[in-house]
Amino acid sequence: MSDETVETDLQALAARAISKPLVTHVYTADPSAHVFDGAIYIYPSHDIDGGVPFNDNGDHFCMEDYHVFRMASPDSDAVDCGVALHVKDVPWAERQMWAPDAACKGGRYYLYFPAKRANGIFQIGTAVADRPEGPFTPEPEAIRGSYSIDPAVHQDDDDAYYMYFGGIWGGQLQKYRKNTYAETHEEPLADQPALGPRVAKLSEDMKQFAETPREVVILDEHGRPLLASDHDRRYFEGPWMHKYQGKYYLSYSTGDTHFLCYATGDNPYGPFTYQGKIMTEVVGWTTHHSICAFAGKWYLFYHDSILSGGVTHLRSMKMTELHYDEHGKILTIAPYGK
Ligand code: FUB
Repeated sequence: MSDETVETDLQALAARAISKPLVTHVYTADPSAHVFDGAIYIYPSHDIDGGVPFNDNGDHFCMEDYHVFRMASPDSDAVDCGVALHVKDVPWAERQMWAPDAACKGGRYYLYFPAKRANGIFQIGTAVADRPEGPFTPEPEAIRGSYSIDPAVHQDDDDAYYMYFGGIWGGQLQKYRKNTYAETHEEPLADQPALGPRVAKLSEDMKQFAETPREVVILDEHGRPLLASDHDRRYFEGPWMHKYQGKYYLSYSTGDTHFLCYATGDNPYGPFTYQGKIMTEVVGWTTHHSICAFAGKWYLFYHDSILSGGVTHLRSMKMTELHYDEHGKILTIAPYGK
């Protein structure tokens, strides 16, 4: 395809896009949204161009800091609250501040973020603040026993907090079996169960795991684990947990097939049964989201690369309303219309 054709295609998609970037003065991705103090706070990745060529390891995602954004309501502008945490202030981390999330407990705010240590291995860190927008003070070390990327913290109805995490390829999840790293480990063979995200309850002080992380199983319609060959449905990265009408909804990205999918279960550990797609492909390789309710309506926060002209590591966060049918099924969203 010629450059001109690609540009025309992008222009056509941009014209049909169902929503606009929430901000345009910086690139933002992987938006984790929560309602704190009556407003929507978004904790995204802050995309930059570090000049690193694209590869399957995700080395071109070389983010250095986080900004937090506040929206008074879903119709308001997203206000940039400034730098909340910079990698130079995190003693254990060297580079690649990937998708974060946040939680609130007892009037304190906790930012959870993955970053690479100097040895190139991802871990997940905690940083603490007195305000939702930070600035956040990092803990001196990463969470003990943490690995891989994409932390997402769910506050359950009993006030227990669970962290879901993990992403394959650049996120290194394929290197772990039973929470142990081996360079020789890869994605399972096609006829084997796919890798699942990990989940662990957080400690009372919100800074550590209170238990050994468990692997989450996603089942198909016959009650069998999704297979590694099932790229349209298997877990890749970007877990998110929310509850709707008493059920647990685990949503995630399928990575190389570029879908946002979900599965439902009866408890935070699963197993979860695959239900369908939340969103079809966006412009850009990655797709990563969160789901949040505000004033009785549900919203999907996601990103695409339209604003940067399709540059995969220069993304823009967006939001759109999300709808369920009468059986609790999420209606699939087409980001550029049908
Ligand atoms: O933003 C860097 C990585 O890209 C995230 O951690 C993944 O989920 C993907 O969106």
